[in-house]
Amino acid sequence: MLDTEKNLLFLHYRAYYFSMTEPLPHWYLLGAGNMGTLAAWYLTRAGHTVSVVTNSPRLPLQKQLIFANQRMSLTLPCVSPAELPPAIKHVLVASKTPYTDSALQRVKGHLNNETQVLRFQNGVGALDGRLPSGSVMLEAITTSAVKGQSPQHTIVAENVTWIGGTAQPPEWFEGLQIHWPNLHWEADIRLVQWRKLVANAVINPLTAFYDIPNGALMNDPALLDQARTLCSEADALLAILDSQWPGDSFTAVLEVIRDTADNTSSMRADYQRGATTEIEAINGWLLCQAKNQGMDLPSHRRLVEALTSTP
Ligand code: KPL
Repeated sequence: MLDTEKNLLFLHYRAYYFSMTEPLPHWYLLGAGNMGTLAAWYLTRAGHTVSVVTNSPRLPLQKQLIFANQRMSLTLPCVSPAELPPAIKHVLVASKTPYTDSALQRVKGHLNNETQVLRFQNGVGALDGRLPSGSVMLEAITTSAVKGQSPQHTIVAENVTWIGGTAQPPEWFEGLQIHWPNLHWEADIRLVQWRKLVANAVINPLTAFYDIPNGALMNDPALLDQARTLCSEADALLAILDSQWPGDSFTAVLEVIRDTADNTSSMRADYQRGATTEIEAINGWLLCQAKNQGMDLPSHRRLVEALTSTP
């Protein structure tokens, strides 16, 4: 038997043992868009249960997930805030960042210091100061790409996903790893989060502003130059915030562009349909940190101005 097969068997055994001793989590999902639905898919494959918290109770959501070679169905029950139990143990926040506050309103009063909150959003800091003290905050960062409009979600690329934020993974993590491709635990999630943040701060606003798929950034030297400048401004700031920051974001961003070449970035999709974009939680976060350091990031500032000014 190969080592990888042995490892998988061991993980299956551990997951089975754990499910016999501890019930698997029931997740209350805020935001059943592309990423929320993909996460719900993997969680339910691993035996967890998921329900969507909606303001108006309705029939279960019937989702379609289109993977490279198969189409899968997923039924997600809905609950209204009034139907929630007094204390919720597991919340998955996958709403778009501009709607985080209204999403949290739905579970207000049901979170406590035993709640595990898994944040699966672009950008940084959308939950800062918004959770009860003591609640456990886990971050999920992915470079997977999903497109479409609910209830149909096309999985464009299943890349790496990291979850982290506490020294040790929760008990359910190993079992989830069997069903979530390329899922890794990262105790110190911040550097991974910043890597993704820079990719989003470069790819998303440029593709939204120029209305192009991610891969088109590679074909135009002027756009590549803009991407390079955005990366070096971000690197200069992040190196001040953390001396461990490895820099060289441009190389990492080029890799994400290649991995998601055919994708429409989430910001381009939002911008095209006139929805509020996540730019405040992405480039806005960088600008805010820069301001605290007495720095300016002119290329990021100009993009934020261009994408937030009313035409
Ligand atoms: O995260 C993304 C997004 O579109 O929000 C990338 C990785 C850029 C893929 O499009």
